[in-house]
Amino acid sequence: MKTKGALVWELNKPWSIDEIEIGDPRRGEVTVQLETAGLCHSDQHLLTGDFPIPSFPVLGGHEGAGIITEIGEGVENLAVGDHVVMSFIPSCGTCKPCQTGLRNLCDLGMGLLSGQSVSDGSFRVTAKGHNVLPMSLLGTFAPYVVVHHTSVVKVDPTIPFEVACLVGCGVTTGFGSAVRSAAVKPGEDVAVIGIGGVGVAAVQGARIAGARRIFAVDPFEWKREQALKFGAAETFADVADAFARIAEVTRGFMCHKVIVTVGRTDGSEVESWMGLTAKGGVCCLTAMGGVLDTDVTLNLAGLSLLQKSLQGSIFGGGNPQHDIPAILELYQLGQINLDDMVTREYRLEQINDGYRDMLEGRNIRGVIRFTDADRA
Ligand code: CXF
Ligand code: ZN
Repeated sequence: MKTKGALVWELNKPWSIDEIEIGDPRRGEVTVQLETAGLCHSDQHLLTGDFPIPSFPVLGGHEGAGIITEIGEGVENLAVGDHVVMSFIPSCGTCKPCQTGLRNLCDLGMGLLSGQSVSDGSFRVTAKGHNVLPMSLLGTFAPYVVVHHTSVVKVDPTIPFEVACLVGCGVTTGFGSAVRSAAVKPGEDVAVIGIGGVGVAAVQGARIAGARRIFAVDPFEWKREQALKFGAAETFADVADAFARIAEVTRGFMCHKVIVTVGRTDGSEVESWMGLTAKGGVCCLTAMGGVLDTDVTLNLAGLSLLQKSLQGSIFGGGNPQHDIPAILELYQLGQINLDDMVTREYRLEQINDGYRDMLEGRNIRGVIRFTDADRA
């Protein structure tokens, strides 16, 4: 099928809306007509080169929600008409990590940035005669996707699409960072560094897990106001201010759990987050540094003598097939506020405005709403 999508052809250039051609679903694949796509910071990493990918062009987007329109051979448990969310991480259920319960570390994740389909290793998207790499094997910045069933999770059709798309990455990642990876317990003090979509979901996860006080850090004043609305007790413009105040209110104990959800990290900042972390506490690193960066500033004596943990986290340590519907049930019960996480909707052509708003601190999450005009 011919349609259009937002592509990156070379580094540090704006998103480009171009005609693309997507193949028919093969064995194990489905076609989804997308209604919405979330603007996550990770797609911006494609533009800056923080994700080194094998080749250009790339079709961006790894948060999306829509309706199945075609089913390939051998797909069970999904049907035409199902409302679905794209999971940015595929999860097969049968590989070793999946079988040991680490569904977010499914072996299929190895090919996430390769662009080659899970079904048969082929490229399913082309543009101007070039093979296109769909971000996270999805490429949701297009009104249709043809994807492997292991990336697709069926959801309740009454969930609004603008909310549904966020649980394919940002919400599940942030919520799980608090509830699963950092394992926040009732009565604990928690700091969340970076208040975007992932950070707000981490604040809400910590609140639902029973945190005593949640401290939020973000340089943008509007985002600090949002953090208060979603459950933070106090906010700070930077880590130094947070350190001084948290030391005061906890009498030097600091936070049981620190969750780092900034758009981009650097190894030189790690010690400052460990400084916010109590002895025996966990600093959960959900944010991404440059893939080739290896330098870290870390006081090793503090790490061992104060028995702190530095915990990496992808997809919040979660299970897409379980966590996506489970979080949406919390939403339906009014326990997690996802409506107010969608700050603004954009047309596909406005994608560069959406990313500008994100970088300038005006969005928790921007969402692209596809229309019939996009599909013509
Ligand atoms: C990702 C997206 C795809 C590659 C690894 C990390 N994180 C989500 O935002
Ligand atoms: Zn993401």
